[in-house]
Amino acid sequence: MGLLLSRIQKALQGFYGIEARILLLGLDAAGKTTLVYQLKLNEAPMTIPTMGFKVETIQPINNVTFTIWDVAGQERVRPLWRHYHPNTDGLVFMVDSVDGDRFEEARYELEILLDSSDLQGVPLVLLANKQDLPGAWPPLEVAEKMGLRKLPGHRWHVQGCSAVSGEGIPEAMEKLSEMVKLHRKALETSR
Ligand SMILES: Nc1nc2c(ncn2[C@@H]2O[C@H](COP(=O)(O)OP(=O)(O)OP(=O)(O)O)[C@@H](O)[C@H]2O)c(=O)[nH]1
Ligand SMILES: [Mg+2]
Repeated sequence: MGLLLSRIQKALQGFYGIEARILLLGLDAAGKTTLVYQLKLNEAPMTIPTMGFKVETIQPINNVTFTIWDVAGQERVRPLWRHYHPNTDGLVFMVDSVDGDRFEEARYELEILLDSSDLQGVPLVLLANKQDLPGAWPPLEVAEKMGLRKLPGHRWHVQGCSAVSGEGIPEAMEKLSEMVKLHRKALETSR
């Protein structure tokens, strides 16, 4: 019976697609809310620092509907991030690629996330944002600064982007949908 149910579930997923809960985190002013606007509206209006969180569902990409949790990144509220960890299908961690002085701080926060038991095995897309600005560190170097060369237990991908112009965002979302599907499949086969 369990096998039959899981087959039906799979067939329905093929037809309707899957829904994925995405946790979007990063230091304050990394560009998270700007990204959500870019995904939702194809534009980047002025933002103010997020208080608490904001949830948006965006159009399906490759049969995956993303519900994105955009959580405030200010230092005093970062201890609250852990309340958003459970049931995450994909983690998007955004870094301001110009703000090299805060790479260390960003790496510290990312390491806490990757060590969280609730996020074990969850795929990660690292967004090296603000590539439109002069002085932006190249994406691979940002990944290295974040300590991502070796990352046992997580699929990861780094993408350079600009949340303001939208450059690099479709590629990041495609990769995310691919990794979320693989993660779901791995969870199903391990059951
Ligand atoms: N030039 C440039 N500016 C950006 C980019 N993304 C975001 N910004 C700017 O960076 C500032 C902060 O962006 P937000 O999207 O509010 O940052 P956030 O990560 O949501 O910040 P918190 O809500 O405080 O956690 C805003 O002035 C944005 O216009 C980008 O790709 N390029
Ligand atoms: Mg915000």
